[in-house]
Amino acid sequence: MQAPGFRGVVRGLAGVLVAGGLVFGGWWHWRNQDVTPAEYHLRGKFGAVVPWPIIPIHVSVLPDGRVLAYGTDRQGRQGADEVIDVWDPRKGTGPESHLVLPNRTGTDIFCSGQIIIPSTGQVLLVGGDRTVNGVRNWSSPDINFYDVQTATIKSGGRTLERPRWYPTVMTLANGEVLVLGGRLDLEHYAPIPEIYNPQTGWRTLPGADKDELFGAQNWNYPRAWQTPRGDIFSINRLGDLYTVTLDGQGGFTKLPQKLPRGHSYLPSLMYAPGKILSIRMGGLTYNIDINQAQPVIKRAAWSGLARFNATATVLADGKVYVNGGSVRNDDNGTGILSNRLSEIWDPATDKWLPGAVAHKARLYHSVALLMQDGTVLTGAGGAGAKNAANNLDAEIYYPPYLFKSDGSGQLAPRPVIKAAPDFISWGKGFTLESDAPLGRFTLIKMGSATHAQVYDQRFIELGFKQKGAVYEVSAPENAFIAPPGYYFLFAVDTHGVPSVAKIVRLDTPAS
Ligand SMILES: [Cu+2]
Repeated sequence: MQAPGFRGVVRGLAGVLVAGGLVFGGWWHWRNQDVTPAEYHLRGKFGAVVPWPIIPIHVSVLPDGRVLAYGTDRQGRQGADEVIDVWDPRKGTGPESHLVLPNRTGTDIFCSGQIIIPSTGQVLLVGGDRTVNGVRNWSSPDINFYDVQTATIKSGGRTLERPRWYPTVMTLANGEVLVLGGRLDLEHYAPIPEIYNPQTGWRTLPGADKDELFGAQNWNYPRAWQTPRGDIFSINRLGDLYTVTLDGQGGFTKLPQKLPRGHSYLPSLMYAPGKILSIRMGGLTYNIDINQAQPVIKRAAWSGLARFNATATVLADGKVYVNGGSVRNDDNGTGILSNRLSEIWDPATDKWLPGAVAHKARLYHSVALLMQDGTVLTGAGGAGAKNAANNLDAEIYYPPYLFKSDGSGQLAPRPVIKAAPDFISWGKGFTLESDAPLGRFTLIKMGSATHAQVYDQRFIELGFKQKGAVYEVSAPENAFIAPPGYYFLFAVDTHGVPSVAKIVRLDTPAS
C-alpha cells in the first residue's frame, strides 16, 4: 500500500479536526446553551440572577415557609457573627422580601450545622467558626437557636461536648438531633457523636468515638442517614460503609461492601425511603438500598459530569435535581470546568436528563433547596474559598413539572389544596380536598442545605383513595421512614403538576 502523501496527511488531519470540532461544538452548545421555551417542560428554566443580602452558604426552610440564610456579612466576606437573613418567598425576590437581622449571640455560625427541632420548630445551630489569635477556622463549642415566631437568634451556651466546625446534623426518629463529625481545631477532629434532646440536653456516644468513622476520613459534613431499622448508615469519602447504633454508649460496624472513592464535596442523598444515590469521583453514580441490614449496591447511570461542590435535591415528583459543581474541586467558575448545566435523575428509569443552564457557576459554598412552591432555590458560592467567586445572589430553578407539556413554555395551571390538616401522625390517614383531579401525593421533609448536602432530605410517596373531591391519604408508616418535623405535602394532579405544598407537621399527637 502506498503511503499517503503530504496532502493526504493534511486532509486526514483536517478531517479529524473538523470531526472533533463538531463533536466538541455540539457538546459545548448542549452544555452551555440555555433552554428554549419549547424545552421548559423537559428541562425546566432558571429565573434571573437576584441579589441576596449575604452569601447564602447555609439555608433552611422554616416551619412558616420562609428561608433562613447565613454565612457572610453584607459585603460577602466570610463570617456570620454580624447578621442573618430571612427571606419570604411569598414576597418575591426584591429587597422587601428579605429581613436582615442582627446576630448578637457572639458566635460566628459560618460553617456550622443547622436543623429544625421538630418539637419546637426552632432552628438549632451547632458549632461554627472561631478566630484564635487572628486565625480563622477554629471550631466553636456554642449552640444557638433561631426562633421563628420572634425572628430572633439567641445563644444556647457553650454546651457542645466537642467544639465543631463542619458537623452533620440530622433529626432522629425520636425527635432528638444527632450531630456527627466536624473539626475540633486546625489539626484535630471531633469523631464522637453527640445527641441533642430538647428536654434533657446533650449526650455523647463513646462507643462510636472512632477516627475511622467521623474523624480524619469523614469529618467534613459526613454523609449519614437513619435507616428504616433505626441505626445510622454512613459512607466515608474512601467509600467505606458503616452502621452506627445509638443505644446506650453507641456502637458501630464496618460493612463488608465498599463504594469507589468519593469526596466531601460530592453529593449523596436519600431520594426514597432507604434508597440513596451517591455521586462518586468522576461522576460515577451508585444506588444504595439500605432497606435491609446488608445494603444492596448497584451502579446507576453515569451522569457524565464531575460535580465537586454540586447539590443534589429531591424534587416534588421524587426526581433528583443536581445543580452546580465543577470538574475540579477548587475551581474558580470562569472556565470550561464548571457545570452551569443542571441535570435531573429519574429513579424510575435510572436516566439523567439535561436540566436548564444556570447563569452562574455554583461552586464551593453553594446551595440548592426545594421550596414550598416546588421551585428550587440555588445560590451562593464563595467566601473563604481559595478561588471561587463571591456570589451575593441566587437563581430560582423552575422544574419541568411546572410547565404545560405542549411545548408552549407556559406555566401549567396548578391544583390547589383546599383543605388538609396542619398536623399528621404515623400510620393515621388524613383527608385532603382539592379543586382538581389528583394522581399522587408526595411528602418531602423540609431541608437545610450547606456544603453540597441537604440535611434531613426525605421523600415519601403516600398511598390514597379517592372519594369525589375528597382524598383519603395514608400517612408514613413510621418515624424511621419519616422522622418527626415539618414537611411539604404536595398534591400532584393527573398531568403531573404539583400544588403549592401544604406545610404539615408530622409527630405523635399531644395526649
Ligand atoms: Cu465552609
